Amino acid sequence: MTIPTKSPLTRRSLIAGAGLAGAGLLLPGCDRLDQSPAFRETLRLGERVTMGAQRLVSDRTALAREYDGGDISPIFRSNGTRMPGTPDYAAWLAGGFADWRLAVDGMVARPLSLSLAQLGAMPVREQTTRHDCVEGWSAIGRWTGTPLKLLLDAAGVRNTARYLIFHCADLYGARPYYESIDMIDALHPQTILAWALNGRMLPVGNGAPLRLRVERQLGYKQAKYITRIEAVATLATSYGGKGGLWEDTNDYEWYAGI
Ligand SMILES: Nc1nc2c(c(=O)[nH]1)N[C@H]1C(S)=C(S)[C@@H](COP(=O)(O)O)O[C@H]1N2
Ligand SMILES: [Mo]
Repeated sequence: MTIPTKSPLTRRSLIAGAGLAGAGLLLPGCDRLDQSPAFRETLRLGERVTMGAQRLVSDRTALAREYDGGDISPIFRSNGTRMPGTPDYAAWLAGGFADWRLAVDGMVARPLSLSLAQLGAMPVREQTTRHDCVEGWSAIGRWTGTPLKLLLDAAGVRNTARYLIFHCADLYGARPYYESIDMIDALHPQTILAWALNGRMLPVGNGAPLRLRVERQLGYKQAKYITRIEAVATLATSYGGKGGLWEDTNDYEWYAGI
């Protein structure tokens, strides 16, 4: 979803049109109504809608803070999967990822299948940022990779696509890790597919050969071990339908803004 700059829809009318502006008006002085479970449900709905409005008006295109080289953490720890356990991954790793490919498909005009060498030959972006994990740790690292927008342009992503799903090589039991973002984050200048960390090829523990950096969001959105990027119109029909493994299984928020 992109909002064309010349669009007659202002943000205000967008919010009103989505029925968001009215949500706050229900709130003042409603003691008796407050007792009814149905009304409480309506209020909860209102809270969620208000969060949606907040997202619409907060500047989603603002940049995440970038740090100096001297701020880089001596160790960037590995969290979640540290080594995907599948035969496919073992074979890619043994071959130095020469046979690994990234698929870009779904709602695109030209599906892509790219080797690591092809990705490395594209223009790069480097950024030193802080990663924040919900488990209570942070680390600053310098990431090098391909701006996601370049891949979307190359694939000709359709303007009816609303989300990107990142399919990953690692499994939690029978469930693959996956994550998703919307087009605002997909086109953000700091959203890159990183293949290097602190000047070296990405270590296995940090997602080799390719991981997402979406710097305005929390750690679990930073999908590691990506094998496929799929452009879709809805998240509801993939995996558990909530846009990510932890969203499906642990009620994590889909939008994890920081
Ligand atoms: N494929 C995959 N991606 C993942 C995870 C994972 O287990 N598998 N863990 C997530 C979580 S919770 C965090 S905090 C970061 C950790 O990245 P790091 O291992 O480079 O520190 O990766 C995220 N991306
Ligand atoms: Mo995390």
